Amino acid sequence: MQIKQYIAKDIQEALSRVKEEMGPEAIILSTKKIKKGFPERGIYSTPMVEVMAAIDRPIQPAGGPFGTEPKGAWGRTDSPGVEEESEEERFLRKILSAGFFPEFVRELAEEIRGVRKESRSKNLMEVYRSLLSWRLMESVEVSDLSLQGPRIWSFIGPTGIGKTTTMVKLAAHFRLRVTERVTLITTDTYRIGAVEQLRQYAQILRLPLEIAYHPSELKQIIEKNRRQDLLLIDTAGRSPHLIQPIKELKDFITVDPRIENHLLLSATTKDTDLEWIVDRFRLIPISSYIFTKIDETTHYVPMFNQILRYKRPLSYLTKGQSVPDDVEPATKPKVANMVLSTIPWS
Ligand SMILES: Nc1nc2c(ncn2[C@@H]2O[C@H](COP(=O)(O)OP(=O)(O)OP(=O)(O)O)[C@@H](O)[C@H]2O)c(=O)[nH]1
Ligand SMILES: [Mg+2]
Repeated sequence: MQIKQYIAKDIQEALSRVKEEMGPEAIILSTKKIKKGFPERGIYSTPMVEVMAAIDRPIQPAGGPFGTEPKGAWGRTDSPGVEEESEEERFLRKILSAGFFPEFVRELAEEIRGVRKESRSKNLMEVYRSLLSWRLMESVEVSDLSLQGPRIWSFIGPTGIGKTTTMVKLAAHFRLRVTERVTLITTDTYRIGAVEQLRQYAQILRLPLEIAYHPSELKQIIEKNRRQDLLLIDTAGRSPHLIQPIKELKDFITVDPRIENHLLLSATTKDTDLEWIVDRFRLIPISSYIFTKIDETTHYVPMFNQILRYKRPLSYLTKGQSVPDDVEPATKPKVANMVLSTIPWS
């Protein structure tokens, strides 16, 4: 991956140079207005445009009309042929090819430039990795999961994502370790066998199960259970293709403003699909994300991108089918380490 800075009079000229040198498959990382001086020519503070572009193969050097490409981190044009990649370029190439948001990479690249100037460390790659880890932790918010005051949590999301299983895992955790005052509620009277599945879990855990067929019933159930510490509401899976069922779901879970909606997403879902799913489910107020099936992938950048794209705290991560073990609260270091493990460093 080659990243290069183009400085030109205007955006059209910058983009045509990107196209000329890198071809149509170039990725534009950022564009911004800058002021650039040429003291040797007696020109100071000329308004210019800077475009950062990247491509997944070596760039053929070409002299632009301004000849302004800097030497060093962002691509070199001073000598022809294949050039040795700097630590900085190697690092940025790795994180770009891992699929991070270009905007995140651009901000990181700016910080790295500052670090490179100041750091006396011989192992710059290690320094850059620490910086990335720091930025990852900073970017992720995690939910407060304490049971101070009654909490009402709903589990919403696409079909088969793990809503019921996650709810039961959490019910078991809280029932066994925190409080007996937990009530299970289901609004999933849509899928055959869904209520029966939950009834069996409720019996095993010795917890009450309530069934709400209509939003008004859900309201009454919440009122009836107001002395409980935790109410957990299972919902029917909804396809992001269909808006009407998502609206019906909204009718249920907006009956009480205290309901906190956990949107469940699978860690195995493609980046663009995550964006689309969240876009659909945003019709409902989302309190937090739960990422399920983290055991079924080793690539966590899409999950991180989604947390950046539509910022919501992360509450839990689920990592298998086993009830109650395979669920854990999300923490900043855990998420940062998962994302870092995605990148092939060597
Ligand atoms: N590998 C893995 N499987 C999981 C995880 N969570 C749930 N599953 C499995 O995913 C399947 C679907 O889980 P459910 O809990 O029924 O999913 P759901 O979202 O309630 O499904 P619907 O109610 O039909 O929309 C089951 O086979 C679960 O055992 C997980 O973290 N990892
Ligand atoms: Mg279910």
